[in-house]
Amino acid sequence: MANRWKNTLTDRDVTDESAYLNRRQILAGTAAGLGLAGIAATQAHAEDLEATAWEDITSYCNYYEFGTRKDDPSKYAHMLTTKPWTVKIDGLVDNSGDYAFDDIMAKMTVEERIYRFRCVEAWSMVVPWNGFELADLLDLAGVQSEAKYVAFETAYRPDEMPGVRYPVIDWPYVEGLRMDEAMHPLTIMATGIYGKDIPNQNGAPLRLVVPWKYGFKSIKSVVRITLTDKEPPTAWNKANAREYGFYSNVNPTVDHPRWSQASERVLGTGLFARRQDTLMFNGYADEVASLYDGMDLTKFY
Ligand SMILES: Nc1nc2c(c(=O)[nH]1)N[C@H]1C(S)=C(S)[C@@H](COP(=O)(O)O)O[C@H]1N2
Ligand SMILES: [Mo]
Repeated sequence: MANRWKNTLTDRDVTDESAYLNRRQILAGTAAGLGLAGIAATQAHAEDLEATAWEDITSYCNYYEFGTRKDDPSKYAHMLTTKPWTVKIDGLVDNSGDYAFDDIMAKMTVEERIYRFRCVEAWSMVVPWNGFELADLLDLAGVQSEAKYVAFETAYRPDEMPGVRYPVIDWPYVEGLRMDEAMHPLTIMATGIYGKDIPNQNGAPLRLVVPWKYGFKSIKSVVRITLTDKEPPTAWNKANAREYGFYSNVNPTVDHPRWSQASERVLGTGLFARRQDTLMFNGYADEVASLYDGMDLTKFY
């Protein structure tokens, strides 16, 4: 999957927010100049998106392993040891085993993706992620043809995670994607924000980002990726199957049982926060709607 259309950068290329802003201008030029369709168009369009401030992205978080208040993760996630870090890749792959984070990074091409992010709780932000395509990591592992789903698991460390004392979730936090969703070029493993290493509260050292799905699909601090032929269990579906499905694609026409999903509060827009209409597939319908041809999207998936 490498080098089809990538605007490559490493964490070293972008060290602060001013460099990031310069890069954005470059990106806006090259994406159009290279005439790359699809994601490049998405990213050119992303230039119109106003990125949420670093302070807001990193202080208003959901990471229940560190507590359920929005500011708990920024207070306590520093307790998580992220170096060294290993990701076990197993199941229906040719090269199963423990992959050291540094070895993964040496092989992956890190690039910038400016994505909308929509939590099921009806708040949203725009995040300039740095990361690599999940497809590239799965290619490295060698996915076997019988694999139909990808299961993900977050670290479970009672000594470092004060929130896991409370049975809000059946720990460890787990998530899953269908194979075509996992291989989609919009699906990334994020390792940075604004060109800096991703902060612990946002899922260091690597977390999934699936921009057309509600935020809870984007599982943090991944320690295990398992290729399987069965739909894997997911943390929020296990906690409340009536409210949270496996697919959980952003859909403004299907309300949550307890609130409307038609609009969203935009993070970082102050006390009288701006609201905006929620977009089908969170604005990525052109890229992903075809994955769900034949599925009844008015049903709660
Ligand atoms: N392991 C784990 N991953 C998680 C969560 C969590 O509690 N634990 N919360 C999810 C939810 S509900 C959202 S909205 C996003 C929030 O990501 P952010 O805090 O980086 O904005 O992370 C998702 N990934
Ligand atoms: Mo969420």
